[in-house]
Amino acid sequence: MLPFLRRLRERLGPQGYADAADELAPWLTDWRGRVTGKALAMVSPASLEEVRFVVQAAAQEGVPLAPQGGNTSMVAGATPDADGRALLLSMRRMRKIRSVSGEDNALVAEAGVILSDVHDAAEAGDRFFPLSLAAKGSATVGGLVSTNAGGVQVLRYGTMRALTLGLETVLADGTVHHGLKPLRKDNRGYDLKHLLIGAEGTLGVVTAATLALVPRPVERVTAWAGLARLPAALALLRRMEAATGGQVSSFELLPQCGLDLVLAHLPAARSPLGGRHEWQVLIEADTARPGDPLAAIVQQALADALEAGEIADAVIAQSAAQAEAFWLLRESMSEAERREGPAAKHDVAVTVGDMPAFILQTTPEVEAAFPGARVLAFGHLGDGNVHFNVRPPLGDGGEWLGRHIDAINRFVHDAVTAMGGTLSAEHGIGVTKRDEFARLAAPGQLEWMRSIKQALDPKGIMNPGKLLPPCE
Ligand code: 2HG
Ligand code: ZN
Repeated sequence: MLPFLRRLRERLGPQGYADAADELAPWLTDWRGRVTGKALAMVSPASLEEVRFVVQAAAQEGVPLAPQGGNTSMVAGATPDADGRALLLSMRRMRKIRSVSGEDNALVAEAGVILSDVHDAAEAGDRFFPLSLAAKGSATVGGLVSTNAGGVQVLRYGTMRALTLGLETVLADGTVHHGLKPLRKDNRGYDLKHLLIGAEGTLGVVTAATLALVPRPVERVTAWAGLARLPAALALLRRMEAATGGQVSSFELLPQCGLDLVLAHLPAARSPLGGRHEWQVLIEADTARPGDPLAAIVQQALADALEAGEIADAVIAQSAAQAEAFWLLRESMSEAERREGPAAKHDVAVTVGDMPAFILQTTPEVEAAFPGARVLAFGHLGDGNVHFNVRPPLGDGGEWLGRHIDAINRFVHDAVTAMGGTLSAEHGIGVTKRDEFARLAAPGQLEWMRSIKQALDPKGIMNPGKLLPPCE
């Protein structure tokens, strides 16, 4: 054993150090099973001091670090490189909720705290943490911050960037940046916090975050509608917002083919609407005001939308259990697609107003350019962000996709770029989007990102290979 690794094992103890192949294996492959890496060992520090020790030791030895939380990255951003030089830095033992303050509307959670535990802690303090996504049972605070995660309530409450009030971070040389104070305003020039949000672990290790809380909703109204035509979704969204005074928190798109896929994998589930509709939306509005007649308002707005020919049918969940059943359908989309096999995954955004046209134009173009391709576009229509995934022809054992995936990725990313959009709306860049990001980066973008990287991580030990392509 290398003396460096021995030193880490002595300091972190048996719970904080592992190098047996079977212990490491679950953490060396990304969630979608596309990328498998290798690591010298896995270290799991349980405190800020231990993280600092690991980073300092790695910096001294020039050993790269691959930070990881719940290993739910959609772009393999938390999987160490295949060269096996890196130390896998698991943050999962940093799992304390340090404080919940009703006065400050803020919660301090360590990097390894699971998102659903943040939800529970906020609720126990009579508050609400308004970021949610399908992986809430395993995604951790450090990863959510480091990828500037989005999810299903961005429409009303924003991404992690909007919800992160402060960070505690160990920088690449082992110094600690203590920035957890929940200041609502702080205008002292460059903001290290905002550099670290979305940096994918390439500038430092987030050890804890102060998250913004909001008043706890007393009522949620969850509806499911079949759209008359996809472009009508925009009028429907703005109608619902106007009627509720801006209380729409989710506006999620599901195509009928996606719903069919989910239903095939959830035998007990049922489609919320009787008929089939090519495009459907899950809409949720919430209110923190007791006595708010939100349900009646949503019902009237849907009736008006039906009258105006925007929707063909709609139903409002009549109980919390029914609302949960609606959400289960939406949140099972990605998992159902995964079980069907590999796909070319895209996480694109254009303006909200352009998204229906993007889907309607690009789908037939992709299908014509790659005969047999099956487009599955779903997601956060209210944010102008859909997962424009392209599945191979039925029965493909991976060969067809293997041959075409690079060309499909370029095709979709070129289309979104031509509309002035982005190839990564909420998943980040990681490894799987890295080369496409570099290909389509704005002039000068990679250079200024590299100067920041050079300033904060001159030895290049923080999550190498992710986000930025290695310099030639
Ligand atoms: C979602 O919105 C996730 O369900 C996953 O961002 C998207 O699997 C995907 O493409
Ligand atoms: Zn998503």
